[in-house]
Amino acid sequence: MAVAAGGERITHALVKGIDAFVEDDTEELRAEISARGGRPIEVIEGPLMDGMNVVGDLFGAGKMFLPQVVKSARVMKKAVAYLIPFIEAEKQPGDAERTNGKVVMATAKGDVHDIGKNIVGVVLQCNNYDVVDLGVMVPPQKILDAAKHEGADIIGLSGLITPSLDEMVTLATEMERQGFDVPLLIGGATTSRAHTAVKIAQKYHGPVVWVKDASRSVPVVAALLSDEQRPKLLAETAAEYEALRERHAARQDSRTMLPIAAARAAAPRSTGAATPRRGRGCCCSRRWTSVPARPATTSTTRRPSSSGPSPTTRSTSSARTSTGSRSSTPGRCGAGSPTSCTTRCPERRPAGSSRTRR
Ligand code: B12
Repeated sequence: MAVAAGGERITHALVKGIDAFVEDDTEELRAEISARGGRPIEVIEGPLMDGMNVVGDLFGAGKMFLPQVVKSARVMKKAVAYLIPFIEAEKQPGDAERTNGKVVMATAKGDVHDIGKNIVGVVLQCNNYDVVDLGVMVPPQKILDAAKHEGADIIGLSGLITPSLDEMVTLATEMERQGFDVPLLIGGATTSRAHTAVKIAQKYHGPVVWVKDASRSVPVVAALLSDEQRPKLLAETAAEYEALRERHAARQDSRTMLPIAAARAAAPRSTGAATPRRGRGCCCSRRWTSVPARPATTSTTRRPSSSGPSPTTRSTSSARTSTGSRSSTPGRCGAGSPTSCTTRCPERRPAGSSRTRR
């Protein structure tokens, strides 16, 4: 109960970007978790991550903006910095002399997110792994050169934005091409076990393991570097990935892709009874209400429904209907450009132009 209240305060601090009390709140949570036998990392993986996920959701929904998220990141870093001495204090006396292995870590090329990677680095260091942190936005070749130069036992790659997923595929492909054997760890909020199984692990014959969070990184790294534990981990991972690949393949097969002409013919059309109203964002200051907006979908192909329209090709959300018709959202033609407006607005679309966005 008390942790929940502390968690709410932390979330508030993260969302509002207020760092004045974050150390006190973090300490309160740490003490409570410690009192019930928990570890300091649990403060990060519980309330702090929950708070950052709220920030992420608000940001994703357009309810927070980048400067505010920058402030949230500062608050998060302050809380993590407060916890690091407690995490380090868990190290066993005498541990300092021996090393369990070397991990080269980086955030993928083009990606600036480093809070999670840094936490993983600290946690691994506290468990006597040498960590060589290459920082953020690291090109694949730089990671591979460093791994060779350092004699890395494992490479860890973090990624939080969608383009990083492709960077991870590139790194795995290069590891294969350049004859690497060391395990590749994949982590970061945008990564997933499924993407790792379907897209990354296929490119590299060596172990590729998706790791959900920092505390999980320690047992995974330990198992990968242990002759006794490695076979079991690899067998379990291989079975899991195979199942995910099969599921993915089955989903692909069940999708009906229509030829583009058929998809265009089946697309819902405006009745022509547009109701001009003053709106914001569209260069002709109208919005039109003739066709109900489609429900949001992230699938690449919409399945037929008994009452709804026939399947059409790729669409990612209701804000991107192929016809430009909207029920309640003002037309957003982009900075009042007449050119872009012609693609959306019935009044200004040149005769004969296609209604379907490509
Ligand atoms: C803070 C933040 C920022 C900060 C980053 C500050 C910093 N120094 O890291 C700032 C403000 C700079 C930022 C910028 C941007 N961001 Co941002 N950001 C976030 C936010 C809110 C939190 C990220 C975070 O720190 N979480 C807390 C940490 C602890 O979690 P974590 O990184 O996942 O790490 C844990 C595990 O994943 C794992 N782990 C992580 N890495 C690794 C690596 C290994 C090897 C292992 C084993 C494990 C592991 O362990 C960690 C601890 O348990 C997320 C939302 C979210 N829910 O994640 C959006 C989010 C990631 N950002 C997003 C976006 C879009 C951006 C921008 C593109 C915005 C813009 N328009 O410019 C830019 C990116 C620019 C770029 N080129 O990279 C999107 C990404 C969407 C997508 N799929 O592409 C998100 C998801 C928000 C959203 N919902 O839209 N962002």
